[in-house]
Amino acid sequence: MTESQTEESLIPNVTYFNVRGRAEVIRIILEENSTAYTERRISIDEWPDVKSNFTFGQIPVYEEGGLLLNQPNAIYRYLGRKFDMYGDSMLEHVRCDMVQEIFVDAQNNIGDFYWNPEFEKLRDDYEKNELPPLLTRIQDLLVTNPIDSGFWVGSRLSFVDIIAWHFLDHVRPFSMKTLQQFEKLCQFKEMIESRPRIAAYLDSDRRPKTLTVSLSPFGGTPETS
Ligand SMILES: N[C@@H](CCC(=O)N[C@@H](CS)C(=O)NCC(=O)O)C(=O)O
Repeated sequence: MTESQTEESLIPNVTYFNVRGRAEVIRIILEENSTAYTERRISIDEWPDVKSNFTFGQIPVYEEGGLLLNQPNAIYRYLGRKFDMYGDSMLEHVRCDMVQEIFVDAQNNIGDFYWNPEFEKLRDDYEKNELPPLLTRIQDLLVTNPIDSGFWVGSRLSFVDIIAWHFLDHVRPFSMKTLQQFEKLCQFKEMIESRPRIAAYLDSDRRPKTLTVSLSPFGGTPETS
């Protein structure tokens, strides 16, 4: 094997649907670190034929050399370690873990709502009664970072900032007016998306056009993304 072949095989590959979904945090971390990567984007029509090729029948899958990872949150933590985006001390490390888990719950909450077959019937109630307390709890946690840096953990960017940003970017198309009531969250969101490499990615054709697949009542079209 030549040197260039070896280097090539270490270029990460991300397999997912052609949507942002659970692969978007992976893509943004790679973009922020100027890491070349390849992607296999599977269409929803193709999926039933290829699902059984994946060990757990689910994606995203992250490959890098001989490494093959399932489970998005394990992949995010791996990238956090790999790119030194996992805090600077034991306390910052565990705060990363806690923040990550909080956003697993928050993301599931909003994801389940977007996928709810009764979405249209429930949207006003969710916007008025569920989303504001959820964002209140989240903003209250952001300001418990003892270093008032605007980041979720410590004084610099960590992988959980990307997870948090991704969640807030799901709220944006549904209710920007609710999000705007949370000043610290908006400041945080703007700080992340104005980082030059992230801004360039968000503006590029590389970014999938929708949050999720078209089967979802919300987030499956460019207009709701
Ligand atoms: N346990 C993982 C699994 C990842 C996952 O749920 N992948 C979904 C897409 S986001 C999937 O592969 N769905 C297709 C299927 O299950 O057939 C998680 O909860 O994030």
